[in-house]
Amino acid sequence: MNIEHILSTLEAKHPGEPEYLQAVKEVLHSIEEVYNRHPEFEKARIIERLVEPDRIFTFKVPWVDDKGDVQVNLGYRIQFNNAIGPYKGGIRFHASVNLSILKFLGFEQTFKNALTTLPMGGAKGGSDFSPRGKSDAEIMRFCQAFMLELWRHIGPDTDVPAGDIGVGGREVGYMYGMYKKLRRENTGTFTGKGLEFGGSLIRPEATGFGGLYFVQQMLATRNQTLKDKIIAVSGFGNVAWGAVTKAVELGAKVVTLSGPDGYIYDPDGITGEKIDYMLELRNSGDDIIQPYAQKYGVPFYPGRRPWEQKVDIALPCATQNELDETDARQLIGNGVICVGEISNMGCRPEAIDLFIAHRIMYGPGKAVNAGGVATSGLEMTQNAMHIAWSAEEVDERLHRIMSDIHAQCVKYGTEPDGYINYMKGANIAGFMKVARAMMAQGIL
Ligand code: 2IT
Repeated sequence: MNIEHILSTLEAKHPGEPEYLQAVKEVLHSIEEVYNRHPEFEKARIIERLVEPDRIFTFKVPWVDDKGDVQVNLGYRIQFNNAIGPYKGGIRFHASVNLSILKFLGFEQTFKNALTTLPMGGAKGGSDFSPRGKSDAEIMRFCQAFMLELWRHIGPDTDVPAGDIGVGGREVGYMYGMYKKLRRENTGTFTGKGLEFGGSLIRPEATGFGGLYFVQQMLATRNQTLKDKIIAVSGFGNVAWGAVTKAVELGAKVVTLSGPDGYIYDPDGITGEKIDYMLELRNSGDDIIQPYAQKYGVPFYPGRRPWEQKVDIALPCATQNELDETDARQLIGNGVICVGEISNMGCRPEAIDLFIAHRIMYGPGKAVNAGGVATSGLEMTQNAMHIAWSAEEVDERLHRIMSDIHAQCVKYGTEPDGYINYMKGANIAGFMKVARAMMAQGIL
C-alpha cells in the first residue's frame, strides 16, 4: 500500500476536507503492515473502496422561524459502508457541520461499529442548523423539515440514524414522529428514542458509561482502578453527563467541565445535584458553562481548555480535535496516566503521537465511545423482537461489549515491549472485520 499516493489522490479529489483526510490518514498508517500481508486486499482495492463513502445525500432544508421568516439550511446523510450490516450512525446539528466533518465521522463510525461485535455498517448525517437559542417550536419545525427529505433514504434494515452533537431525545422524537407519519410504520428506524415508543433503557447514558468501563479495563492492565483518580472532562452534553455519572459512581473525582466559552474547575468534584445542573444548563440551549461557576462559586477560565489542570485522567467529551499538542504536553508534564477519547477524534494526531511516545494509556474514540452505538444496536434488537430489556440486562450487555472491544485492542495493538497501542489495535481489528466482509461479498 502506497499511503502517500492514496492520500494525495484523495486530497486532489476532495480538496478542503481536512478532518476527513485526518481520519483516513490515521487508519492507513495503523493498518499498513497488516494490509501488506494480504495481497488479496490490494488486488480487490479494498482500501480505495473503503475510504470513499457508498453514497452521499445532500439536500436543502427550508423551514419557518418564530418570526415567520424563511430559513434555509443544508442537510446531509452519508451512507459510508454497509459490508457488515445496515448503515448506522448519528445525526449532528451544529453550525460547523460540513462534508469533511460528516465524512470523517462516517468513516470512523464504520470501524467503530465493526468493533462493537454487532452487525452494523457506518453512516453519519446532519445539518449546519444551529440549535443554539432556538425555541422548542423552531426545533420541531426544523426536525420535521429535515425528515421530509431524509425519510425516503432510511429504514430499519437500510439505515438507522440516532443522535450526535445537537441531537438528543427531543430531536430524535420529532424526527422519528415525522418519519412514522410519512412511512406509516412503527419499525423503530431511529435509536435514542423515548422509552414510551421503543427506546432502550441506558441508551442516554451508554456512551459515557461505556467509556468509563473501557477506561476501567485500560487501568486494570496496569493494576490500577478509578478509585480516587482525579479526572478532567470536557463538554457538558449527554456524553459528558454519562461519563461524569459513572466516574463518580466508580470512586473517581471529576473536577472540570467545559463549553465553547471556557471551562470550570470544581476542586470539590462534580457530584449529585451538580451533575443534574449540567443537564439543566444543556437544556437551556445557551451552550455556555459559565453559569455553573456562578452557581457553585468555583473558578471559570474563559476561552481556555481543561487540559491545563493537573489530573490523572483526561476524558475529552466535547468534539473533534479538542486536545492538541500543547495540551498533550501539559497533561504529560502534569503526570497524566490515561487519556480516553469519548468524543470522536478528540485528539489531534500530534497529541496522540506524544501520548504513545510517552507510553501513556491512550484510548481512541472509536473504541472508547463505542458503547453509545453498541447500545443503539441493542435498541434495534429489542425493536426487532418487540420487547424491552431491563436496565440491568442492557448494562450487562454493554459491559460485555466494552470488554470485547478492549480485548480486540489488546490482541491487535500489543507492541513488543508490552505497551498496548489502542489506536493501532482498534484500527486493525475494525479494518479486518470490514475488509473480510467486503472480500466475501465480491466487488461492489
Ligand atoms: O458517534 C456515535 O457513535 C454516535 N453519535 C451514536 C451513533 C448511534 O447510531 O447510536
